[in-house]
Amino acid sequence: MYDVKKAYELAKEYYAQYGIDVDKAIEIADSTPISMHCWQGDDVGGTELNEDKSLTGGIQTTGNYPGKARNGEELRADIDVAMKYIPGALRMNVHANYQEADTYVDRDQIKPEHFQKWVDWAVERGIALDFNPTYFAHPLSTEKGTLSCADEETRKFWVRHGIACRKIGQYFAEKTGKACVINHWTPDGDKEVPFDTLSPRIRLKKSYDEIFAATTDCKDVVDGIESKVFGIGAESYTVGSHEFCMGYVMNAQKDHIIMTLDAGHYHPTQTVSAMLPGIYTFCNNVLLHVTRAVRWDSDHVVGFEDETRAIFEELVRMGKLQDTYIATDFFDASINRICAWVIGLRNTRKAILAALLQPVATQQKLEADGDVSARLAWKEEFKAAPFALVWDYYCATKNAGVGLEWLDEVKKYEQEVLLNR
Ligand code: RNT
Ligand code: ZN
Repeated sequence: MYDVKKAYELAKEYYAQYGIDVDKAIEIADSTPISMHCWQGDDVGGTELNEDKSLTGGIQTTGNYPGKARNGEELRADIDVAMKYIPGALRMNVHANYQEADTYVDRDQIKPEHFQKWVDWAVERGIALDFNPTYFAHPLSTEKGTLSCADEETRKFWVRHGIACRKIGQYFAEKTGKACVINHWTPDGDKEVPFDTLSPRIRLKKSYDEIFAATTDCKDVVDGIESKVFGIGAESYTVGSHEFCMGYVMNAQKDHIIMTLDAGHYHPTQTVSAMLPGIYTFCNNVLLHVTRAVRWDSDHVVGFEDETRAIFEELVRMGKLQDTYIATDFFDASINRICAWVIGLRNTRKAILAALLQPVATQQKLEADGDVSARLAWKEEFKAAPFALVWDYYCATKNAGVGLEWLDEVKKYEQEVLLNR
């Protein structure tokens, strides 16, 4: 191992030339919470005691890498391993299909007690919990839709599910002492453009209205409304489109109802980084689903790449990093699932730290002075800044493994535990 501390001191000097305080950047990056999604550990399968574990709703986990967690205990054990190598503040993001009841409890009947194991686990570790209704992978989630379904019984079933989830979210907040962020995503859509594209949207609005009206007394719960451009099998029409969800949030005018922006949910040339300032003109908070789309909403492991970096650069420049709820959302079954978590979450943290090392004050001044040539020169110069040396030092101070040190440890766990499942 090279002299991490010495290298860091040099990097610090490099950044100081441009007026950047590296230690302050590390402190902010470290304390910015990332909500780690539980569903990477078992391919979104969930822990419900039902027969059919197939994933529906137009999302897919591809690959068959051995060692998938088979129950809540294994999943949490894997999460504990992954968390060792992810520096900085973390929250845990649980989906409603990760209930742990003695028998199968249907989605509209779930209660806080069915998630007690997650609560105990989180409280023991001082970690906050987030939650997600699961409007997919269920016999009543079909091409006819869920919250937008024309069949009133089906629609009501899913409204009850949404209500149950908000109550569980409140329980999580009570027990952990930190507000719970809930994300509502429905897969409703159509393979072809339907003749009537409006009525399902009016029904979806009605359903969200009913969920919120029935739970006005729920405290410390934030609700993200997630849009999407298309899903597998619903290529031509999505009820919860961007316009619909944005309209819903803006029209609701409730602090707890916010937009969720998933980096994989737009046309390939539309980017979340470019959307954020427009949205922050009107909204106080945003929920991010950090993911990587390869050609489609493929939910690849988050990379330390241009768009991920641009999202956090934009948030830092706007002064909105602290107002943004950051959650990861990817599922890769083609590699060791713990590696997927560690790589994706480390990259998310990296992108946050790198964004905090921008010469914000200088760029703002150059722009105000109209010196657009210097603005470009500075931007380009910084792309080669010695970021890795700062990152390594930060990981060393957090005992999260410098460079690829974590990889051997996860491989050891694969040999000793995962391959014996
Ligand atoms: C699907 C959405 C949604 C899901 C999770 C599992 O396209 O991104 O957020 O990935 O609910
Ligand atoms: Zn998402």
